[in-house]
Amino acid sequence: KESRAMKFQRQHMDPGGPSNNSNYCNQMMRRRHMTEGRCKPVNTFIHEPLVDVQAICLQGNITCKNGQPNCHKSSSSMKITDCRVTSGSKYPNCAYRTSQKERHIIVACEGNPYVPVHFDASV
Ligand code: 5FA
Repeated sequence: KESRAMKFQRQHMDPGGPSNNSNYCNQMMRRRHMTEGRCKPVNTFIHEPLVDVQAICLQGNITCKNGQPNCHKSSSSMKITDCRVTSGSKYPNCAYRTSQKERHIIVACEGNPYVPVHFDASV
């Protein structure tokens, strides 16, 4: 079974990206299996090395949106792409708006090793 750490990498890691193209989210949301059963409404891809994202778990501890204490904010800003489903999108034809940003990101970490398992926000 896919671990939560592997699920985080599938849903959120794209260190080689972004391909500078407005179809990025349409392609990547499908390729990473987030358009099966439903169109996942919002998702962020991170374009930084995995080790740099894993290191966020060692950085400043903050409260997550759900009230749990296991969130961490990156000390540097990171290259990300936000994907948001369009209002006219109808499953199984999932259509997304692609927006590239540079933001500090907040991830939730769990386990031993203590690694990212959830993308909470960008600020
Ligand atoms: N989740 C939320 N806060 C968490 C925390 N502090 N520590 C660990 N996990 C935390 O997110 C709900 C999901 O986020 C639940 O699985 C919860 O365990 C976890 P959502 O944004 O309400 O739903 P979603 O559809 O965006 O995300 P899912 O794909 O269902 O959840 P994932 O956590 O696998 O992916 P995510 O990284 O996009 O949240």
